[in-house]
Amino acid sequence: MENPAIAALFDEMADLLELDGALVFRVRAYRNAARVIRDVGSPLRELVETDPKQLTELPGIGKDLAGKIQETVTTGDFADHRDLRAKFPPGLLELLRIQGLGPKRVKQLYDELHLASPDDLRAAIAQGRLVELRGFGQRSVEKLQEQLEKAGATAERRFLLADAEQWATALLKYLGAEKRLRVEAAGSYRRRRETVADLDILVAAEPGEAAGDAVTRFVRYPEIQEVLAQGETKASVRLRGGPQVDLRVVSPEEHGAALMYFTGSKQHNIELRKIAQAKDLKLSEYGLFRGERRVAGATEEEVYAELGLDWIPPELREARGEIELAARHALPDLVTLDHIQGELHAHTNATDGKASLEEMVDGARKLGYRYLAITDHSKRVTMALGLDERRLREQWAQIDELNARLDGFTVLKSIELDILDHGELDLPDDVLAEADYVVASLHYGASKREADNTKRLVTAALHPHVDAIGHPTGQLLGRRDPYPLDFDELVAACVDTGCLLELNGSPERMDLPDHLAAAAAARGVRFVCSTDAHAVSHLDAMRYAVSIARRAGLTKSQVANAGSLAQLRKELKHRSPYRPTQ
Ligand code: DGT
Ligand code: CA
Ligand code: CA
Ligand code: ZN
Repeated sequence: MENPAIAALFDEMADLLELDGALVFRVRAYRNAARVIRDVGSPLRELVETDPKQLTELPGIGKDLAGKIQETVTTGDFADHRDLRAKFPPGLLELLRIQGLGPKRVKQLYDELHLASPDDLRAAIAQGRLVELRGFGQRSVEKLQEQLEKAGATAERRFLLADAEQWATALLKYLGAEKRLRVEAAGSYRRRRETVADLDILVAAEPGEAAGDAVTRFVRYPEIQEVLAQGETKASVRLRGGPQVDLRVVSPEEHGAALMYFTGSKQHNIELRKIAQAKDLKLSEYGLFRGERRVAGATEEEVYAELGLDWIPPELREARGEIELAARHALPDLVTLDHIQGELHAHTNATDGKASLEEMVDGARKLGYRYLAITDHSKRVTMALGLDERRLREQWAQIDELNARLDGFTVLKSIELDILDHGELDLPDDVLAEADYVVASLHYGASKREADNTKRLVTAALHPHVDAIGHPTGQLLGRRDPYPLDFDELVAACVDTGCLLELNGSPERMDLPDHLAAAAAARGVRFVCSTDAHAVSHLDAMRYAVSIARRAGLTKSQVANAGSLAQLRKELKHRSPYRPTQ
């Protein structure tokens, strides 16, 4: 079992324990374990195979939980979880997955009104029975009703790109171990969409025996829960706790055309086929044909070239104008992960991060960065022990000391500044004036009214000391929709003042969404790619931020932290020269 599935199981265990009225510390142990499992950089499956004793070295994982991880990795579940799950009606777990319904509320609905499924809940709302409950006001019932409708409408489950990546990487490694097979992932995963419904894997092999072997090897993958379909050159399976995977085997001379077809997007394919038709050609997953003759097919490059197009990076294949650019040889030279020279959004254990300042610096250096901004929360974020002026200055003094010792690396004195109710900022101007970099974010009190949120963000963007707006839409994929916002107005404020917009690569944020980033870029806004790391391992999420940037068509020069520190300082809105110690 892959880490995201193990983590989901442990989270579900925590939910079930809460429903069961278990002691808080037991619930917390599983919750913590789930988070730790999500944050481990490498598959626990491999650790269990090689050295299971090491599991107890993970933070908060004792012998007992280690045993459960081991049991889950080998059997796909653990006994305590199975038993507890059997205690409750299955519909209760569906209730838990509805936005806005945590275990506490589900327990209340179950205990007091005997509601055990989304259907029960729907009926109870219709009968007006919910308003009698403590804590369920008119407004929250309305919200719940909206979420119920949405949960019914979206039957398709989508996986976060970062989770899909774990399943894809493991499977590609397994298939690729067979040297004769050339294996690639296609579909939305290759296009680096923020979420992925299923994985599409393409194998190039000589027809006949080799193709058959590829399918056989695929359906024997140990992580498979169920084989859904199997033929000579294709198969579909579902992975344990994970996505469906479609496999296609094609011959080497079709490989490029097939890769294009299965990479999509569907709309991109449709536009390409029109171009082919206009040239009296026929494009399919088997190749590009003039009559019966294949004129291209072995590589993507040759197919695009025969269509009169430059090769188009997969991230751009969304039919948003990339084909016209490819025809004019005017595709942007997309920013890459290698271009990124520093991290500008990271937390430490001074607030809600897990690692110390030194550990975060160490992590950033290991990635080859030249600078790191420590952006802990400001005081409004009481839950995370946000920093007030005094504690912030203490941290900055520590940073000065650290910088005096560091060679070839700079820690920036920064803050993730909360945007308060009417756009006021959470710290006084004289403090902000001393910061090297300020990212302002909205965490509390997002309104149903577009004008309120817009005013708050615009006011912050116009402020002379705010360099960037953090996670601008506030979305949490699958959990919280973006708040209503007049994005054009925010863009206008950023254009006026040079305020950057963040592309937050934290896997469940992926905020800005790529299409909004593209729209802002068209008007001249610049960006920062960041991870919002709350642990050292989170710093690795930069590749997802870069994926957003690439999908938005951004070049190196449009991303502020794709340049040197000197360049960054020159371009930042508040250009106060850097003052080292004292
Ligand atoms: P998703 O929903 O995250 O899995 O997104 P995709 O893009 O991976 O969609 P999927 O798995 O249904 O199909 C993979 C690719 O196959 C898709 O990007 C384009 C191609 N494809 C699938 N169905 C069609 C179709 O009906 N027409 C064309 N032209 N292409 C298709
Ligand atoms: Ca797919
Ligand atoms: Ca598919
Ligand atoms: Zn934040």
